[in-house]
Amino acid sequence: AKEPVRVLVTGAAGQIGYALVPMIARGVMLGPDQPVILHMLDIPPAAEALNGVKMELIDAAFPLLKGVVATTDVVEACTGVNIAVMVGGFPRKEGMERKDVMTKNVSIYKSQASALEKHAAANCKVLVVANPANTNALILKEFAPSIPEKNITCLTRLDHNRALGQIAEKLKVQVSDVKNAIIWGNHSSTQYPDVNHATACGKPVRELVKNDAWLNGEFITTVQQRGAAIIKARKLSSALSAASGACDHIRDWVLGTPEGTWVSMGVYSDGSYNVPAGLIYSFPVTCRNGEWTIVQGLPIDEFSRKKMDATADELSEEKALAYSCLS
Ligand code: NAX
Repeated sequence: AKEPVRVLVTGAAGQIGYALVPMIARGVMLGPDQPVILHMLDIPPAAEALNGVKMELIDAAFPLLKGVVATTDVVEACTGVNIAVMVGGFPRKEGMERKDVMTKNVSIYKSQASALEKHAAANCKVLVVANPANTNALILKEFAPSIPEKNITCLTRLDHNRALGQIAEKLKVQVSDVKNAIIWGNHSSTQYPDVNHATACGKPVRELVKNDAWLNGEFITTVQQRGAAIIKARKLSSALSAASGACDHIRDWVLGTPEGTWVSMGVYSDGSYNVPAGLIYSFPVTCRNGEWTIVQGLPIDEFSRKKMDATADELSEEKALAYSCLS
């Protein structure tokens, strides 16, 4: 039998946490033969709710679940973890300035970076979900210098999956027949969902859709604004789709992407595609042996270039704001 993998979920008493922990305990993230021990962290005001989630995990009698740590102590939460999914953060409340939200999150991600650096298992893989996801991941990287930068990523897989879903709906094909969309840049409304290299049933999506106006217009804005549309409909933000995207992200990272398929991940830029080095930016990647590699050599047209640069500019600005919040 395999040794259990320890998976940390921060913000585990929240909405995404509630959708995510049962998926992990059922083997959706790491496979149906991989036992797991869940580490759940939240803050003291949510301690009782967190304990309720632990009770439900026990009641669900998941065969793969070999233990549950539910705590408000960041050191206890981070100790020995192999995978860390960072969902906890400070949400923007009405009337709050961007700088105030950034200050709160910079301080959370700075201290959780140190705890992970000191107490996580060697080679721990980190996925940041909490917004601003790319910049929180960058702060985590800066304050955990002994964790290899390749191990620190942020979630844009939900956006990627949303793009696949929109194409499948438009073409009336199965979503599993659509692949190789790309989300470039920030997990925000400046992200660029790019279908120039995407295929459906093996054929180029542009040739099948035969409607460049839709692909360059409504398709892009629908994917960019999908989070807001879910809030409007549900009165709550995306949770099950975010949790599912987080499982897809870690599963493909650990177990590999299928031959001929790439996915989108927010990763530390090395300057590929002339994206400034030193940002956490979403790129197309393939994964093998537990490591991601940016897909190289895709031709980029002028329309794409402008959109890729605009989202990079926003990330540079967020990075500057985050640094100005460090005290
Ligand atoms: P909730 O407010 O339901 O849950 C957040 C939880 O984090 C709460 O239980 C809170 O007590 C906890 N928390 C706050 N500070 C903490 C800290 N310092 N340590 C540990 N836990 C802490 O939000 P939810 O809807 O679950 O969303 C969580 C985050 O995901 C938000 O930042 C949200 O903006 C972000 N999202 C990111 C997405 C992505 O694709 N990257 C999509 C979905 C989501 O909007």
